[in-house]
Amino acid sequence: MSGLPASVTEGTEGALPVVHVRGPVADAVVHLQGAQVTAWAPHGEGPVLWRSSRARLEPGVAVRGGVPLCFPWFGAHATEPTAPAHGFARTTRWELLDAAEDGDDVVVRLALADDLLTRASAWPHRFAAVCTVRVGRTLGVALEATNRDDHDVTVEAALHTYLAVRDVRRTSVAGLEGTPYLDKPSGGGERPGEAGPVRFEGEVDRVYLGTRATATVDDGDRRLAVAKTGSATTVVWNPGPARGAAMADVGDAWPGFVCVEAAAVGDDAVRLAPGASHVLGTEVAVVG
Ligand code: TA6
Repeated sequence: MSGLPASVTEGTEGALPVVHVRGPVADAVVHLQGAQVTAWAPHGEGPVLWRSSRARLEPGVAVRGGVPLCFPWFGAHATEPTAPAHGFARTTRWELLDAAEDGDDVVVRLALADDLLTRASAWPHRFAAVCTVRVGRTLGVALEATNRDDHDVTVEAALHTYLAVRDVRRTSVAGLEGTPYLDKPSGGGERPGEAGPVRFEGEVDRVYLGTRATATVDDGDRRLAVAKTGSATTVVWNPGPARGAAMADVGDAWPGFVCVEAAAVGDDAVRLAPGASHVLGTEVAVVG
């Protein structure tokens, strides 16, 4: 598109269109497919987001890493077993709306609306979505979804942020102490909150309930804060060795990341009246 600021250039990764952001204080890569940030680092820092070196960069295939947008459902669809996991948004090409410099930040906006394919999907409603990516000393990703239909709709969304860590087995996530969670590996039942931070011994796949807290990831080298808005659920995930090995685009790289996801899923799904909008946002910062 024309009219991009000098800090934003268009390019490709594999077969996928991207924009490269080289801002005054941070760099990033944003894929048009899925409006997915796949790289972000403030200048002077190593990569903050994990992206698999085995990610498949092909249209219609979910890219493993960065900040995939799960929308308009999360995980397996509740009633349609053949529907793609985490919704259609992450494997659909979005439109680059605009990009602008704002002080030290560079802001990129992308849009997605219903079309023939989405209206034939497991979530057939009319909608408009805008994803705003703010590339600065912090990374901001905000997904605004508007109901353009003539009836109420229920939508789930998550910002499935993959954070690069030295070794997940020596990483902790603080901020969710005392928060009950649904434990997916053991069948999805509710567990009471734990006294200490989350630690990773084997697969962890938890949906923390009723929390608006900022989570802090500490891998011994660096601390990352993940704040959020419009979200009362936080998902924490690492597949561990067995599930990691079974995923072609993860393999033995599973210790290198943890996902901390701002989410509005399950009982926290959003019901939108006609014309109503919801904004789900996350902000990632290096805090030490
Ligand atoms: O957010 C955690 C989760 O829902 C896990 O259950 C796990 O399957 C992960 O997302 C990755 O899902 P994907 O469809 O990207 O393989």
